[in-house]
Amino acid sequence: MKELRIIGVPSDLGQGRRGVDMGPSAIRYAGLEERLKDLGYRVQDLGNVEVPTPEMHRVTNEKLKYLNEVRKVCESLYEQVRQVMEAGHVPIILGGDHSISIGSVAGVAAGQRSFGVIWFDAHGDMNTEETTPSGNIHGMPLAVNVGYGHPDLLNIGGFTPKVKPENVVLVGIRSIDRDEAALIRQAGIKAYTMAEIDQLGMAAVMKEAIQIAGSGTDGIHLSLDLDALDPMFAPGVGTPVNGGVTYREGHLAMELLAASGKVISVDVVEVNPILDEKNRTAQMAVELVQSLFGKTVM
Ligand code: B3U
Ligand code: MN
Ligand code: MN
Repeated sequence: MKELRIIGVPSDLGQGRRGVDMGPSAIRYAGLEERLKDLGYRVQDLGNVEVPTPEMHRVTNEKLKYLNEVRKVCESLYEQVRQVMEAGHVPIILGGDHSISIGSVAGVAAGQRSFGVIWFDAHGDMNTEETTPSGNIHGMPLAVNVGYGHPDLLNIGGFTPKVKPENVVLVGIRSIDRDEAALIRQAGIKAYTMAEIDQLGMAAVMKEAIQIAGSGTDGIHLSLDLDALDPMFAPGVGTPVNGGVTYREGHLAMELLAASGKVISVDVVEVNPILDEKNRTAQMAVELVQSLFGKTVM
């Protein structure tokens, strides 16, 4: 059985609202390490990556806010994740906003020759400096990971792209900017909207997603943005969007990933305890990770 390594990244540099920097604490408080040990894993918490406070820095580029600080955080995370991968362990990276996945996916890419990515999200995260409506880098990490974006972000780890777009799948999307949609198409990334989840069912969608991300690769990285879930089940996120993945669909998706045996690494991002109700969203995150690592009914 693989060993698990928890890495916290308390960053809110990639988006406009404070609070998501407390995500790692909230998820730890919800019992992540203990619940994974219950499943029989050896788990070690490696602590947090050092993250600068936004108040100590100025935004110099309105289209790429805190670019330099985000780059530094992602470089440190890249290094940590690479080491965990090279040791043969499974990193569980706790955000923080989704910009941190530029670092985590870079680290996975350095440690694993071929892999696919399932990006569970209400959003596409496929903006660039040219298309972003907000300048927030958490709307850009998937674009960077498949090779579009600012050179400072692309060059983390010294190579680009980190993953081939034909092995990348978006699941749960329902809020996409117009020019962002064009880049998703141009890159050739398969995207399952909520409408497709409704029509096909989550089981069929995940079967296809696992096929796309997992066939011909040595594993799957799951990037789990809690805003993929309906705000009814995950209210503590910075940009909630109605009409999301239900509690049961979320667990089914994780169970099917567990059954595939292909998961090599995971990000758990965008949990914002300030906006949450009694840490429900962090608890949801822990439950989903339990399903992802094999928790079953009997
Ligand atoms: N697409 C918008 C909003 C957004 C992206 N990711 C989140 N929100 N969480 C943007 O700013 O790029
Ligand atoms: Mn996201
Ligand atoms: Mn999102």
